[in-house]
Amino acid sequence: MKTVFSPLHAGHGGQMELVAGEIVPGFEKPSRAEFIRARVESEKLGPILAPKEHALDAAKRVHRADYIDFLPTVWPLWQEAGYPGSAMPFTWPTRGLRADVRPTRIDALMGYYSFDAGATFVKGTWDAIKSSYDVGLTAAEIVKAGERTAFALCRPPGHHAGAAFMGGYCFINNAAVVAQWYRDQGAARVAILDVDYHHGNGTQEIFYERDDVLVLNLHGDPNTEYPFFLGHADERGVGRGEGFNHNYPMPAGTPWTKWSEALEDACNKLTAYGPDVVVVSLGVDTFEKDPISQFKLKSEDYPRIGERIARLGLPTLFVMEGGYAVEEIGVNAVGVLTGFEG
Ligand code: Q9C
Ligand code: ZN
Repeated sequence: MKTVFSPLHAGHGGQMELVAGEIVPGFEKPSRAEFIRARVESEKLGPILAPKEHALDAAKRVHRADYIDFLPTVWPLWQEAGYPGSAMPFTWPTRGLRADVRPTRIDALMGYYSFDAGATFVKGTWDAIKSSYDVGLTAAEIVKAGERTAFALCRPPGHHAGAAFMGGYCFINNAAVVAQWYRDQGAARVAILDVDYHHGNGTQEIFYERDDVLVLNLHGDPNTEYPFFLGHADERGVGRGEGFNHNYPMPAGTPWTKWSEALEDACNKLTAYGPDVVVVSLGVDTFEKDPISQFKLKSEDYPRIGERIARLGLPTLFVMEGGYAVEEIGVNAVGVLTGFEG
């Protein structure tokens, strides 16, 4: 299996985040991608390729154009304003406020284009976002060209980014971009299987009214787990999209025995849908030792995820999302991939 990876991810580092009333060093840090890359090498998964540069057109097929055009301006505008620290929002247009009026001040714009303070910018953040996007599309091209699978070692991740919002460490929704790209390349149907611990709220929002991209999400119950305000079982899509969104919220403490039942159900729905290609939003924050998550999967379970996905018998693109137990993140992520290869 080929892996696509860019060292430019590392420029997105040193950012802080708000956890339990304190500003602490971000969990989404450069060492995550480096541990995965090292494991790809030590397991001899296959060659590691650099991404090709892509225009932003494919991003604008799933994100609002003004949102994509905003992202490269964040750090320059933040610098111009003379603000210290990393660029992050502090005000949001919630119920009863004017979400339709775009402000002009950079810190207000950050709130206009986000749902939380979890997608922060430092100097190298835009170049990392762009490299992650290029990694996703380059890996998508490998599968389009006829290979059974490929691994997009994306960082930053993407599944919390919606059509016009960032959040949860995510800026461009790489999985949504590649799913739409396959549609534009002639695929009739695409399925996105999101196994990250957190609900892929951005992916759900992007495809919620569509029947040509099936979205399946396994995650922590949003009553008690981030990102809270989406991801319930009764969210099944609307209009043409009704019946093409499936959520599997699960309680804290969920072990492999229960989690794998949800995976089995999702895989059966996926098979019934008959997509041309599967995009896996591959988060490994379901791991028992993940510092911000509450499921109980063990390292030995990850190859079983890959084996089950392989049994779908479909072209499959793996797109890296979350996972914060950095010591084991490579073992677990690459475990899925070696399990897939059999
Ligand atoms: N107590 C992804 O996995 N907040 N994003 C966590 C920790 C944000 C996760 C709070 C979690 C975002 C891609
Ligand atoms: Zn996650």
